[in-house]
Amino acid sequence: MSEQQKILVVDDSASNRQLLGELLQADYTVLLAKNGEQALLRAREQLPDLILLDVMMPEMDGYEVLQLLKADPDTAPIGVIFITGLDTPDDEERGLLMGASDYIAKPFHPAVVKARVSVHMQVARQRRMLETLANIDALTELPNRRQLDAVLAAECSRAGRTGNPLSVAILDVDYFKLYNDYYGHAMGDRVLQTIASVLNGKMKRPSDLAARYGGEEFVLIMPDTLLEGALEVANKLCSAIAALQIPHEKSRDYACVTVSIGVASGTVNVPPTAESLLQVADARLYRAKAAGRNRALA
Ligand code: GH3
Ligand code: MG
Ligand code: MG
Ligand code: MG
Repeated sequence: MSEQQKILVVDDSASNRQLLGELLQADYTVLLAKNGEQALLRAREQLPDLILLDVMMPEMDGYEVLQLLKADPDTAPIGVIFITGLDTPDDEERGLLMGASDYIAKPFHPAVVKARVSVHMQVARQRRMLETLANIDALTELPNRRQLDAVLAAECSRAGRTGNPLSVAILDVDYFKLYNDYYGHAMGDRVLQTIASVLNGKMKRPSDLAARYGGEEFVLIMPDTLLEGALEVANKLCSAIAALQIPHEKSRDYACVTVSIGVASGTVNVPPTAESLLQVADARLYRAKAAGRNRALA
């Protein structure tokens, strides 16, 4: 059973909020806001799937709320349905041109509100699914290269702005071609899934991001982490994966699956870029391979 979808109802009239809330609460988690300011706050905190937005409200009207929602990348994709007593064609046109998904005139018919909300909730569900498909690697269920690139670019610019350290680790499975050749591709896939769950497990902080970089390579992004700390994490990952003792008869160095890791950091003096971090980490990964594999180097 998938999680219940969330709808934010924004109206300055308490009786309208109550009416709409009662109408929708059987099917959705209903959040309420009585003015524009509260609406923006709830929208940013809760990221609802859909917003029912009154137009005429004191202080900030619905048009302004919509504009601010669309200006924030986090809330911009959320569908907004205007529900309003302003019901001339001009009003409706203005609302839709500003980015509203739909327009319902007051007094509303409860059954029509329910039906329209249901249509837009379906769109919201499809949008979320597309977002997941676009950003998650199907085999390991880790963030994919696309999401990695976006997060790393954002973290680099944040580190550049704040001067905070930022580290990355690139992890590559040792002799994985030989593993596939001997055990078969399906077993190889399972090894990648196991490594992904170690990487995404208890060694990483909630603020870290573990992603599949490509093939049998993974990247760990560690914000606010100095090189020494990142190397320590990488060493623990190496040990944890070797400790699984996944048999690898064809490994040239060990009898089990191992990984090699290269670690790199940006410093206050040298603000990191995605390219430079990955390039340095990759060069160190190469050295870790040459030095005998099953190790992390910084
Ligand atoms: P090294 O220790 O130097 O890293 O050697 P290696 O064999 O791991 O390196 P190489 O880059 O030659 O081989 C990588 C292998 O990873 C080859 C490819 O078939 C395998 N691989 C890449 N993606 C997948 C995948 O999704 N599933 C499986 N099973 N194998 C994959
Ligand atoms: Mg009103
Ligand atoms: Mg490789
Ligand atoms: Mg490899």
